Amino acid sequence: FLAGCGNDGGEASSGGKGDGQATIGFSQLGAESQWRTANTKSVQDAAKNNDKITLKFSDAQQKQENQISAIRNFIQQGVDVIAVAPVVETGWETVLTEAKDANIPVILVDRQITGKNVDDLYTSWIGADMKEEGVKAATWLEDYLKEQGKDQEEINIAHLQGTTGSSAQVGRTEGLEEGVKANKNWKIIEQQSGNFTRAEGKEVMEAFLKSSGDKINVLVSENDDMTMGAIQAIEEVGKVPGEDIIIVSFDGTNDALQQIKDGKINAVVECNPLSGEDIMETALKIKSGEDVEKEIFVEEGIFDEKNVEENMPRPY
Ligand code: GYE
Repeated sequence: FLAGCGNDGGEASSGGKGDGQATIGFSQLGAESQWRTANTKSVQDAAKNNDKITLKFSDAQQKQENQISAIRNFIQQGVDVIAVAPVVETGWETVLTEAKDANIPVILVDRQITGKNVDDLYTSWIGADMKEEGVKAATWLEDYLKEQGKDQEEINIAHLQGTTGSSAQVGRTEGLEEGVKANKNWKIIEQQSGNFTRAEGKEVMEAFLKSSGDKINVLVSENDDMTMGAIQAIEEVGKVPGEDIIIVSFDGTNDALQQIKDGKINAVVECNPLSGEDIMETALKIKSGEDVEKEIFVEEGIFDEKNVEENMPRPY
């Protein structure tokens, strides 16, 4: 027979793998944060624990070009499903069209993509509503300021952003900025990306403190790793994190919740990285031709001093 030639309706055209097994190629965007390494571990563990799954894993070190070549590799190897956690929102049309042309379904993990007709280029997305997370942060801050009798004061916010152009950054920023618009006495006086890493979070916070020092009342930091770095920077200039500067963070790592207990972080909006099982289940369903949801949302809450005890220890 001639492989791949003249598909006349016979089944199992993809190498006879109609046996409930699936090979998944996963392009992880990097290892920039504790959230990310927990996500990677969740995917790897879920694959290991599932005898129907073979996982091929690739770490792109926060570079889109590495993700694009990883996806091309997976296409060449003829995997059954490609999973990708896209580092930024734009620029995926070409490579995902290549996957589509090769009849390989794509699952987006964690972050989302934008662009012309991109909805046709993936089967399912599994992640969190990042905009909603930003809204939660702003709402928490409103309530907290009210409780503290500070809701009429001028509030100057320093905003540490995640990787520029990632859906996590875009969504969280949108949510926060809506809150700023709704509160006439709030102002974002510093705003810069710390790329979701602890080291850059510290560096950028140092710069914020240098230029706006005593004016900063609130730090909103788009992930816990940057927050940890920022706390260090704040302490190094002799200020008290959590008191001199109210701190709101994202993710909900065990380390961050410990900082809530210690009074250095005031609130953390949860973002759950443990999507491994959902990804495997979705991949197997897609492989066997079952319908899957276009969007699968991971549930999440918010942590502060009122509920931190009952939520520790965290699984990541
Ligand atoms: O918040 C951050 C990570 O995309 C939700 O990426 C994810 C974010 C997460 O580096 O820690």
